[in-house]
Amino acid sequence: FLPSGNELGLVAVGFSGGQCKPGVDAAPMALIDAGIVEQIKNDLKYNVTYDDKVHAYNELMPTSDPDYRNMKKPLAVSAVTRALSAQVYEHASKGRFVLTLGGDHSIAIGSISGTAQAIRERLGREIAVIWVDAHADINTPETSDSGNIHGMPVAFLTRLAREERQDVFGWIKDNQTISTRKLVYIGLRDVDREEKKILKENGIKAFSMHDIDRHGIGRVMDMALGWIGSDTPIHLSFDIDALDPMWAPSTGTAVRGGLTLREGDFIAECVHGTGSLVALDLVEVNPSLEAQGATETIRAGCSIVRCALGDTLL
Ligand code: Z70
Ligand code: MN
Ligand code: MN
Ligand code: MN
Repeated sequence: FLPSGNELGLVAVGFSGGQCKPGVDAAPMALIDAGIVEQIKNDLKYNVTYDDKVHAYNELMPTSDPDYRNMKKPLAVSAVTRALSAQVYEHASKGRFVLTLGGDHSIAIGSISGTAQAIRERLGREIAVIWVDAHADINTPETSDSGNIHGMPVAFLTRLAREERQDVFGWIKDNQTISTRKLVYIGLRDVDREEKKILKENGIKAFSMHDIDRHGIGRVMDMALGWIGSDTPIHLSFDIDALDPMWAPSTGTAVRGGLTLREGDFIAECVHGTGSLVALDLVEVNPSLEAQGATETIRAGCSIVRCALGDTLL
């Protein structure tokens, strides 16, 4: 089921409505200006299908978007992720590897639902998701303290949260969802109390920074990939805040005690090495925060992407 012929579809999503800080919408252009597309084409030899646009989805923005069930900007996030889902589906259904550059992490509702649907239809298989993040992003609207939807994408994708209203994620169909059994977290260190309960009650596999300290990243990756099993299509959703702020300071919710740059790259290299990676998100780079560290953060993001696409050290 490997995306054949090194075909890659790129979607650039300039969206920040899943959280409150402006600037994360500028990340795709910053990554592109740093040369990510040339690196993918020239160094890694992919055929890139890209519409040369950073999508802001302005035409989808509602004039009024009041809180609903404690969610902030529910109409905007729902509309954007619905449109993104169709874009990602379009690439993945043609056998392309799909790279989605965010944007805040709410966009994973779109990217993962699109991948899940395409892989089910093409291969009759359920995807696994590896979620690399300081945060679990599995709050339901009811458990969330912030109301920020970038803290909820995993809940909507797994159906732990659902909503009938078509304009508030009611558009998510069963064939676009993922199983909690095929979800693995790596890098967690800032998980809300209610989220810990959700992880425990649903038996979700999670490797925190403590686990990485105890076992080392090598064994953690063996365990993570062992849990998923071989020959399972994998969607890797990488939040740059999984990295320590020393390497990625320019992000909305920096949390100390994170992954080194090499540990982040190593995760991406190991997932590439399975031969089963079908899609990658890179999210939460915010060049306007800690601006003196923006170049470093962008470089770290480019490095993660290259490693996931098969850049080799030797
Ligand atoms: C918190 C919430 C979050 C990223 C913050 C934080 C979630 N659990 N995710 N920054 N990337 O608001 O739900
Ligand atoms: Mn996240
Ligand atoms: Mn995060
Ligand atoms: Mn809480």
